[in-house]
Amino acid sequence: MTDVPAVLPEVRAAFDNHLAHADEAGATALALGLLRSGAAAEDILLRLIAPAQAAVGARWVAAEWSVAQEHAATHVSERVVNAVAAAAAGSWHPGSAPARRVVFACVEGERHTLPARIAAEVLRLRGFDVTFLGANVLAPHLLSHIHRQGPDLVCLSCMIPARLPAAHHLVECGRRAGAPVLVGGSGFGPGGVWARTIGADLYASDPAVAAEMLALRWPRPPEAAEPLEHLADEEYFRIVRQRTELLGRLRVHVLERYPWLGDPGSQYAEAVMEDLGRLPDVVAAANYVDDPRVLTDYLSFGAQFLRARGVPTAVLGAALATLSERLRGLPRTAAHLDAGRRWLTAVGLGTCTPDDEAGTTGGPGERAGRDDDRGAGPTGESG
Ligand code: B12
Repeated sequence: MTDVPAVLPEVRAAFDNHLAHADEAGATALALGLLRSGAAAEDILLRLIAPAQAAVGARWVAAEWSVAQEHAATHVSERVVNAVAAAAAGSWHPGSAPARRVVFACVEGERHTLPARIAAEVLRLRGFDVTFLGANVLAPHLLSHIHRQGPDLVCLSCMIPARLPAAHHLVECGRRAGAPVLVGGSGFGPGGVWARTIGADLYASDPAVAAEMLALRWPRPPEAAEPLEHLADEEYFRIVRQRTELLGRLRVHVLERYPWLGDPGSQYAEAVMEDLGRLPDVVAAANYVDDPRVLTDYLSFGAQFLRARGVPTAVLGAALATLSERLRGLPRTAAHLDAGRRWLTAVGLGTCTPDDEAGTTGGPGERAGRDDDRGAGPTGESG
């Protein structure tokens, strides 16, 4: 990759400004201008669009931008990726060897397509013959593609650890069909720790690094998978079977404690319930890879998300208490939930303040200005 000129701060500021105004024409012209002036397409993807898009998302998490603003900016980023990829197509000059065939998929339930798309385009620029299957790819569909097209490599993208069980199914598909599996995305945890747990053949956080690893050594055809022995206790399956009941309980308990969240005139309810409604899947995923960090990672997101929308973060502790009560008798899960509560305490969100208790009857208007309840004027929106 080159250092010019995609990473210059003024170029980045101009690109951010185009995203902020959903100015597709301006953003595209800027990126194509960089390409014409000699910047590498890979730099534009990885050093301009990717960090700009991460900043877009961060503004949404912080409730500085509405969902609509985030969607519009993300759409522009996607269009710019298309334009750069199309303009740079064919810039790689193959030798005599045919290009390796790669299929790219976002795991089931995964809607973060842009990181996968950028990674796929980087591999394409590096000379791979890439098929991109997009968001939310289910195991039977990946398997059917593998059987019909016989790719040399399966690439999986996962940005949310709650989808790790789904990622494991897709890794197994590749393995069964004899195709090695490369995975990437923040859903695989720090340093890709959960990629190893679920038996992926390779992990890379950066697609350029992935291409270099593949050039150095092509992964061997996969061997038989190590079983996830901890799943023998069937806790994971019990959580999954109880999912609907857990969701119902969470809802009832949260509304008992914070009745104003059920106010149909309030936009709080949808955002909070959607966020909390992911907790059973997150707890199940933590159990699946046997690592409480899946839960603490999500609590960290949830705390930012709720706080930015003026919703008391103590609701997270209340939700964990409900899950602990309903999932009694599952020792590994209890340990993960305890770790979650300890994490909340460690970051100062563990116990309810008297004000939170007052929130049982209070409404959002009475709540602004507390540490746990900053920002009057929540949007209630979620992605
Ligand atoms: C934009 C965004 C969204 C958009 C996605 C739009 C789209 N079309 O992609 C929308 C609004 C849909 C969204 C929804 C949600 N999101 Co979101 N989102 C983000 C955000 C802010 C940016 C993602 C992004 O585009 N980053 C830019 C990319 C280019 O950066 P990157 O990750 O470095 O990309 C590289 C690597 O990932 C790698 N890579 C990726 N895949 C692969 C594959 C291979 C094989 C290889 C080699 C490499 C590789 O290569 C990429 C290019 O270099 C992230 C935070 C973040 N900073 O990433 C949260 C984030 C991923 N989201 C998060 C969450 C929780 C959600 C929601 C659950 C929130 C909600 N309440 O609705 C939903 C879930 C939707 C779903 N089911 O998937 C959390 C996940 C945390 C967690 N532990 O679960 C994050 C981390 C935010 C946070 N602060 O905590 N989100």
